[in-house]
Amino acid sequence: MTKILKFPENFLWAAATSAYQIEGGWNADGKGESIWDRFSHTPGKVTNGDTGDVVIDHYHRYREDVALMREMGLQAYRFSIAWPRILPQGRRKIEQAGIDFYSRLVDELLAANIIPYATLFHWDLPQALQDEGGWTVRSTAEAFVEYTDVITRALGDRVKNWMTHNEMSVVVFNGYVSGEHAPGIKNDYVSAIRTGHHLLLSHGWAIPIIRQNSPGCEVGPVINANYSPLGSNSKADRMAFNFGDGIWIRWFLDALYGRGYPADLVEQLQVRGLVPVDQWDFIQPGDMDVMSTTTDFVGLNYYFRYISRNNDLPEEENEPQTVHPLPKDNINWTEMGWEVYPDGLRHVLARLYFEYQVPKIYITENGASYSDAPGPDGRIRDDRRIRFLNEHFRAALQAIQMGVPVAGYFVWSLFDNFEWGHGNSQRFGLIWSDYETLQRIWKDSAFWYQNVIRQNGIEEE
Ligand code: IFM
Repeated sequence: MTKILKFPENFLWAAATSAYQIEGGWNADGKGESIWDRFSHTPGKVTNGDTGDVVIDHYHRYREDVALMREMGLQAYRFSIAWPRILPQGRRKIEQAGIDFYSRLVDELLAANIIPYATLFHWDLPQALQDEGGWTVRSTAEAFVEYTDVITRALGDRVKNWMTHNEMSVVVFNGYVSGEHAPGIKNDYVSAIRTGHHLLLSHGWAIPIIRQNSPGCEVGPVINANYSPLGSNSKADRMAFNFGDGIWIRWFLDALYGRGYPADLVEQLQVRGLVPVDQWDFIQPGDMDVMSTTTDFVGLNYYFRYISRNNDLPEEENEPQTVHPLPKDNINWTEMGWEVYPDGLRHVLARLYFEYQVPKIYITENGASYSDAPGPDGRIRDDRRIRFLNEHFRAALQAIQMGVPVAGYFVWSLFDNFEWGHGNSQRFGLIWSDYETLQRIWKDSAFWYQNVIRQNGIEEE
């Protein structure tokens, strides 16, 4: 008989989505425009001109979707709330229809015995706030607090698990450095760092309000931390590592854990002229204390390994090293071009616990993009996704066995959905989305996950 590697008894098996990626109904019932509506409606920004206008129309089909979750056996579901549904202009005027939608969704989840985990900000900032400077200005952080108050008052009696921001680093760098995401600004480190600051600040400001409106709740941020080992011990690679790891991971975790912004990074940003010395006045006294307000957990989104190399420096400063040990094939690389590296999840979990003493960690996202489609018999044989998840679940279990307090696993994603700049071309779902008919079809991985949940474990190979 096959041996089952069991997870701890109260381990939470779950899946995640976000509002803009599945809801559709982009202007339904008084919803305001978000920066992602604006971005996706701008020609040339998203692959194939895809938008979030309809996607899988979860806004109108949430009942059917919760029924699918129940059938799969999900114990919890992570979704996000679209700020412009609640406050179409970002502040002041409240749209009751938007609140009612989430209220119905939460009731439906609870009736299905599925614990709701709500993310307050998963990138769809009201466009009206962007027009005033977006996250680069402090007033947006204040507006976030207003929005948090409104929505947690409405749902706080039933939602007891809150996540503030999803992946602040991605908002910062994809929005203001690479420009691949809304608002699509490139190489503007001043705006990027200001954005990060106001996200962190608003996270800290929101926590006491959430706790007040949702007695007994737990709250935390969701960070994305991939595994980034050194390419070699050369000076150039160490510099690349310190900057890459520093700006993507330490910048946020150090601030959240009361260590302030990493001094070496601040110096680098200044020396390189990316954020000149006279441009740091957005940091006000007390800000760093606010952002390090204690949280109950940290959500970790983990996807891949990238090896820190610095190819910009003269060759003599680089020791020749193999950057990636594997040729790019379709097993060890997902269709996003990300390396499959389960052991990295164990490393990152251990780092969160041993370096930052995070008291409780949820894996709030992990999954893979593979485009396996229905065969002639209608079945979707996504073996690579099963392998991917199986190996990552095993890595999480190893971390738990090392003493890391991992409390649950939210597979990204429940459905194929709008993958930001890639539009509908990348498919992360356990459930296939037919964007023409809006049919939802279980992939083999969905049946497999249903079984993992049932037995609270994976099969030992
Ligand atoms: O789809 C995204 C999600 O919105 C945030 N984390 C990464 C996922 C895959 O790219």
